[in-house]
Formats: sequence, C-alpha cells, structure tokens
Amino acid sequence: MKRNFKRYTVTAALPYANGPIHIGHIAGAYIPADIFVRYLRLQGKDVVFVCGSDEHGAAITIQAKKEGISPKEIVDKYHQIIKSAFDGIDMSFDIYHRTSSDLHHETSSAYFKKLYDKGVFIEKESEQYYDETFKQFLADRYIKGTCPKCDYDSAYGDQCENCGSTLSPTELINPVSTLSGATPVIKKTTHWYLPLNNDTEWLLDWINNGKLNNEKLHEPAEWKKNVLGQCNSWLKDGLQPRAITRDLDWGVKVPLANAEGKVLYVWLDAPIGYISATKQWALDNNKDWEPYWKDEDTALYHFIGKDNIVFHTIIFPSLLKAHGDFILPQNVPGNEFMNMEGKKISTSRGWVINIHDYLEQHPTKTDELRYVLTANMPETKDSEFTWKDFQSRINGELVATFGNFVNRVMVLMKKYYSGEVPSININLKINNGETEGNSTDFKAELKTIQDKINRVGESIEKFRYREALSRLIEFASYGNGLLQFNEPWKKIKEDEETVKVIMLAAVNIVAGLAVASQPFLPKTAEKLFKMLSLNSEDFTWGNAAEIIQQKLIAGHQLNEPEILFEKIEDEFVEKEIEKLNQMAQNAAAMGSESKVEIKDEIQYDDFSKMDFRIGTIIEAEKVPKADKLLKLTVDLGFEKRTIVSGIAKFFKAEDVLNKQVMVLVNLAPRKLRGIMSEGMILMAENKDGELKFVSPEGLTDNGSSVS
Ligand code: B3M
Ligand code: ZN
Repeated sequence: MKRNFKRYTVTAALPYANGPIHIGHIAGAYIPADIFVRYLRLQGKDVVFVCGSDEHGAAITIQAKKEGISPKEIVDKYHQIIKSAFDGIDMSFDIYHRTSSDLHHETSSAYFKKLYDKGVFIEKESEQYYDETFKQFLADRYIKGTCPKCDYDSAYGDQCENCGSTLSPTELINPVSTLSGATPVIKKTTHWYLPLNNDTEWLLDWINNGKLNNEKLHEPAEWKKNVLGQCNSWLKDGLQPRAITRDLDWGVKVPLANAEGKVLYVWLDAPIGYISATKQWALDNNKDWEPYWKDEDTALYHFIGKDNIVFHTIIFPSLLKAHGDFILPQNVPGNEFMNMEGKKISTSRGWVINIHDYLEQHPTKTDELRYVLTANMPETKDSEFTWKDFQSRINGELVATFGNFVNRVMVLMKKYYSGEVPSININLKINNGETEGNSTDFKAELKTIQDKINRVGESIEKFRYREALSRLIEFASYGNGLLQFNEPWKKIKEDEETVKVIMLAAVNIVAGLAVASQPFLPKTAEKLFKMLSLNSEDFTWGNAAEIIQQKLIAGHQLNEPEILFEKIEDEFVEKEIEKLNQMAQNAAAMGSESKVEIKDEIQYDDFSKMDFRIGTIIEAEKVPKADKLLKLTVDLGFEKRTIVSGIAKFFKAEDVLNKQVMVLVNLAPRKLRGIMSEGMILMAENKDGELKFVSPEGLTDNGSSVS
C-alpha cells in the first residue's frame, strides 16, 4: 500500500443467503476487511466498504427445495439473519445490499449487454449433464463428484470447496446429480462463454508483475503467497472459455431475445453486486459512485476466503477489463480456511458455531470473539478454533494483560487524583517501561506511544492481522511494564511529582490503546474513550500521540473505571463443547432419517417382470485396474453366468466362493471393463455404506425362483 490513493473501495465477499454465517466465514473474509477499513478510516481516508447478500445461483434454489419454500422466501429469511449477525459482530459496512434488488438486476444485466454488444462473448452449443428425472441441466451445485485435483468426494460442478479449485462439471470423476442422486445423461444446450483463453497472457503479467500494458498497477510483492500460488496454478495450464449463463429459472435473466429460461451465471452477477451496492450507497448518501470504480486514483480491495480466490483474481478482473471503464483490484487478500475442534466446519454435520447463535448466548462478548478469530486467522494456511484456546487467550491476553493494565491505571488515577489529570514537571525522569534502570522523559514516552501504534498499523497494511494483534497486546504489556518498573504505589509517599509523570504516561498509553484497538475491538475502544472522557473522532492513527498530548491536559476529568473483559471459566468451555457435540449428534440423527427416501410406487406387473433366482458363486477374480469390481461365475442350476459386481471394496475374491446369493437373471446384459455381465447379484447396503449379500436362510437348490 505504498501509493497514496485518493479513495478506497473495499469489498467483502457477498455471502450466499442460503444459511447462517459462521465463525469460519467471519475469520476468513469479514474481520480482516473490517479491520482494514477501520484502519483506513482512522487515517482519515475516503473509503467505501460494501457487502451484501448473494441471492442467486444453485446454492439458493437447492436450499429452497430442501426447506420446501420458494427461493424468494429463502433469501428473505437468510438475508435478515446474516445482516443482523454482521451488525451484532460490528462489521462496519457502509452498505449491506442484496443481489435480488432491482438496481442489481439492472446493473448486472446492463453489464452483460455491454460486453455482449462489444462482441466479448462466444455463443456455443455444447453437451452438458442433464437429470432426466428432474428435467434439468446440472451445473454448479446441482452436480457433485470427486475432485480431479484433490480427490475430495463432494466437489461441486463449478468448484471444490476442499482445495479451492475451480472446476467444470465434465472434470468431476463419478458425477452424480444432487437432485436425484442418479448418474446424469448428456444433452445439448446453448450458452454464452467468456473466452478466458485470450486472457491468460495479460493476467500472468498483471498478477505476477503488477503490470497491464506495461503500466505498473500494483506491487505483486504485496500480494499474499497463498493467493499468488492459487492464481498461478490455475494460469499455468492456460485458461479455458467459461460459460457465464445457466439454464435456471432463478437469477438475473439473460437480456437477449433468444435466451428464454436462461440466467446469468451467479459468479458473473455476484461480483457486479459490489458495483450495485456502491451505486445504492451513493444514491443514499448523495455521492457519485463512479470514481469509486473507475478512477485510477482509487484502490480496490477484495477480501475473500480461499474458495473465492480465482473468481476475484481471474474471472472478475477479466470482466472488468473487457468492459473497459473499470479499474482492477489493487490487492485480493484471500485467506485460507478455519477448522474447529479438530474437524472441518460443516453446517450439514452440525459442526459449526453460527454467529447469530453466539450473539444470542454471549451478547456482551463480541470483541472477545473478534479477538480470538483474529488471533487465529487463517492468513497463510488453514487454522484452528478451539474453545480451550478461546478461554486461554481471553484470560491470558485480554483479561490479564490488556484489561488489567487499563484497570490499574484507572483505579490509581482515581485514588491519587480523583480522576483528574495532574499538571506535571516535564523535566522529571521516569523508567522507560522496557528495562530496569533505563530512564526516559515524558516527551520520549509520547514518541514511544506513537511508534507502538505505527507498528500495529504496519502489520495491518501487510494484511498480517495476527501480528498486528500481538503488537497491540505487546503495547498493553509495555504499559504494565511501565507501572511495574516505576512502582508508583511505592513512590507516592516520597516523590509525588514523579508519580504524576508516571501516571500521565500511563493514561496516555491507555489512550494510545484506545486508538490502536479500534480496528480490532471496536466496543472496547469505545469504552476506553468513554472512560478517558475523550471523543474517538478527534483522533487519527498517524497523529494519535500528538492529539493525546493536546487532549489529556491538566484538569481533564476522567470517568469511572469499567471492567473491560471477564474471565472465562472452565464451565463455559465445557458447556460450549457439550453444545457442539449435541448439535453434531442431532445433525447425524436428522441426516439418517432424511435418507429414508422410498422410490416411486410401482404396480405388481412391474415387479413380476423381474426374475430373481438363487445361485452359487463358483469362481471369482479381481477385474484388473478396477478398484471396485469382481468378476464372478455364478452357477444358477440351469446354466452358469458371468456377472461383474461392484463389491471388491468389501470382499476379496476368495471370501465370496461358494456363497449362495440372489440374482436378477433377466437384466439386460451390460459390458463393464470389456466383460459382458449377465445379471445382477442383490446386495444390502447398511448405513455406513457397507455391502452384504442377500442370501437364502439355509442352503437351497441353485435356480430356485424368488418372489
Ligand atoms: N457467494 C460464495 C461464497 O459465499 C459467493 C461469494 C460471492 S462474492 C462476489 O462462498
Ligand atoms: Zn479439490
């Protein structure tokens, strides 16, 4: 952030309005964005901080189906829940908008039309996966399969949430429809594509050298390594054209005559949501939105989690550049993921701490949560939240260091001077608070305060929030050191004048902490300003010490001390862990209930068409290069058949010999791995997915019919 920009546009990922937000979201995208913005504002910068609900795409329609209500009802419900969670945790957005708004539909539709008219898109008929039962094309979250990059078995059609890779449905291994669970068929459809293949070159130069058409736009050294790594692994194989429309009836309609039943791909409309949000904010505040997106003196920052990185570093920049009027992001400080108590956070498995639940249970502990999530932020690699760590950080850092220092100062000020700032002799020496026997004077003390504040700011500018936070705590420890080395409680009897200097230096540190903690702990900062009887708006980051000196003058009356943080007892931790385990158990129970889905009713005729017989497996061998398949020979009494069966994960060839089993003998033969399979052996699958043979009770004749 070396250049001095005229204004800043900061975005935080628009969460899907398909469920509550949890601690992983907050730690990944929102707290870092909020710290950064609060820091910029404290420097007196012109900033707009935008966010809003992402209300389109399969994420929404799938949740609507699950809850049995309309997509509109889903987004209305979760928009409210998410918005109030953000308010509760003190996200200082200038606007929290919605992509279902008319303004957004107009903005994104016009954006598409502009690029279409410029001839940017390619119109192409292609073969795509289709679910015949649900009569629907399967893109994005409608299709799941194994990720070709990391082997995760529940990757979506457009991305893998495990490794963050961006995918297309055809890359998935073993794709299945998330609607019916069936293997999809292939069907033709027409879509518009963004020819990203033409963008590889300039993106490589822009991301890695910060240059566009030889003009230096950003410092790549300031980009985070995890972000650069993901961009380059995507760019190294060259980019492919990417479909930017979908066959869905929920979303922004494709504004073309021949596009019935088609909407914009959610990853086209959602980032444009940042622009619509800025427009709405400008309308509400009598401002002009355009400089915030078009002026080269504006710095644009996108704060996101790891699964959103390439959309913000590759796809959205390509769309911005293709338009022609827009600036490109200055930086995209993407974070990795946060895990919890040794496992991945998972809403469906109930392994989650939702923000609105936390707020309901601990309404007065919002700064505490912000603190712990910042201290464990997944900045460069995945990180871990535990309640035990929550307890030890709050008790050790916030209560014993920060809170304790502030309390000692405020109580002593009250005791010695009834809370009134004393007049001091500026020439008296005191210990500098760092080492025994090192003295300093009041002026130097003020300079130290400013240095400590600056050090916190330097870390924020580098997106090193964990470091910034530990520098804040060091600043508070330094305050404790100042008291410890100077021992005002001993000197008060024999050297009152020096005690005045010590105490004023200490109060100044409290004021410095009020300024420096503001980005991280906004409620605490507010309390500190109140106790000090100061107005936070009078302070800027870079001149904090100077303003402190001007405000905390002799005769200034402080307010009553307040307790900043409460100790977290063991019982608190035990209760929270118990709650988590309970939620996970409930989710598991619900999951197994909802899996009982009975197939559509059939008639007796349908059943009687199937010919089941008893047979004995007399030969078995593994099918080469197929993990799951065994080639079996089954003696049916009247003949012997070859049957290929997908049971090799559960049975070795020798285990199944001489087993008597049930066989569907009139199933049309199918070729599997080049072997003609002439029938199907019936298996039962238990809830852990293990297969067992369905066998007659006691041996019977091969060929016996089953009905
Ligand atoms: N809604 C994905 C997510 O919630 C998506 C972000 C959009 S940012 C423009 O992870
Ligand atoms: Zn993956």
